[in-house]
Amino acid sequence: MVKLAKPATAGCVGGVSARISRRFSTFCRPREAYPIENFIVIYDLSSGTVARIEDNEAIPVPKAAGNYLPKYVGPARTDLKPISITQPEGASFKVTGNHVRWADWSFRVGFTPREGLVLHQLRFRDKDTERPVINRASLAEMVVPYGDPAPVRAKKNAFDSGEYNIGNMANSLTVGCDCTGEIKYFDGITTDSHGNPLTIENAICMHEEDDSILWKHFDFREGTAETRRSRKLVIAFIATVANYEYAFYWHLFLDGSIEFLVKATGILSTAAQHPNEKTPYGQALNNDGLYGPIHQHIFNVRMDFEVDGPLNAVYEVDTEIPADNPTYTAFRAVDRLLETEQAAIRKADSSKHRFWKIANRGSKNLVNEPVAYRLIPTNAITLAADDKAHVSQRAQFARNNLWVTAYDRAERFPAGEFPNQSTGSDGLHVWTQADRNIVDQDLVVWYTFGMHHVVRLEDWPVMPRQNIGFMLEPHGFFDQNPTLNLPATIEATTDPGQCCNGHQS
Ligand SMILES: [Cu+2]
Repeated sequence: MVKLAKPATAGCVGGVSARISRRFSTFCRPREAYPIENFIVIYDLSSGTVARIEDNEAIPVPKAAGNYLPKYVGPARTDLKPISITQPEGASFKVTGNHVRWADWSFRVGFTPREGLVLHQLRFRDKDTERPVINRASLAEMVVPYGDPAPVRAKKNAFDSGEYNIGNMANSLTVGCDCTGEIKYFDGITTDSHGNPLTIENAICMHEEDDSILWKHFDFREGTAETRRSRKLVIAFIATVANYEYAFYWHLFLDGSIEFLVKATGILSTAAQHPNEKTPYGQALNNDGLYGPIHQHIFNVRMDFEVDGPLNAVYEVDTEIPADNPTYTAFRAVDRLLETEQAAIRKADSSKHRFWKIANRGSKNLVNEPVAYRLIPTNAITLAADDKAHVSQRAQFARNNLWVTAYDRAERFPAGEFPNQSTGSDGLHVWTQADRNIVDQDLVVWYTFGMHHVVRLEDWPVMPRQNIGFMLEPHGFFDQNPTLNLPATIEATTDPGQCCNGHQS
């Protein structure tokens, strides 16, 4: 047995990378440009000893450095002029403890070790009524399976939330780069792996952003032009999970829309092949043998909806061509009520222009229809691996895009309470076997989405941000556009504002 006193800080060949796991792939310091292919360390976390070393076919460590730090890449360009974001009268939100009020929105900010940022009691003020939309919303799980069957990757499928506690990997954010404008920070109050209190200072940032036009019309008959600008409230945290950065954003808009957006960046988890060889399971990144294996980043967001109250129902809305179609031009949106948990295990279908509607059938709008929010299933990927794969059993939530469950406070994480070393015996696929009624019930909506990462050369040596997310939009929740009361210009009393938010030249 080999004793590793400090596995996270060991050096080159024979050492262990910084990833805390039972099964370690190995890299030479300082970075992912130097994978030691086929050298695997099985580490016993209980005894703190190396249980076994798998030393397969030797492949030379690639030599090219893959540097991205300024001292290596040469002088920065100088042709870009500054963009300054100023809010001379401060931000428009009001914060009381963890409670936030901004425009018509109000909510509470929470933080947990496993989920990171949590939004609670999200409500929209409609005239004089505080209307609930979502009781609790968070990233509930994520998994990153690799499609390369080489020994190092065949078992590589990190559950970055459930196994690694992505909340505890949140960065302390700083002004200027991570967030801009007038910023309110919240600390992440959490616990470490031993249960001790842990405060991550400035883990969450909140600020407003200009968001282009919200609505516009030039009436050529009247000769009038009206434009209103959109803005959004951004509530975000950024986690570094070993090689990758995940920046998680909730965006709230003036018209009642909500966006959840993940911005993925950081460094690829790399592999090595013989120089000038090409594997079908990844993209060669140089001619030294370095490649980026194909993989997926699959997220699941848990949303305890309460659209106008706790009793909600979910409809699937497909666009169909009717049988009676003499002009061949007809198509129409058709609602189908999802009555039980089994019926609500669904995949996105762009050929049917599918979306889902979370409705309150006891609360009717202007035209006597249930008020609702709709979930637009963008980035709707599912597991690419075979159903028989180990990861497919453990991450069954990722085999479908939509799940709806009757609320149970014990059902918090879609891959189960304890995904470490799980065999797939807990989670959404088990709970939904009960096939509970979900019509006019207190229900939870779970949406699976992600990034199917076919690696490209441009992802190296550091990956340009990729946006992955989805929208929730009011769908007959209001009786008309709720933003008619927006002023045409928002004048600063200390610094006269400019029409269209800018100077013309
Ligand atoms: Cu990736």
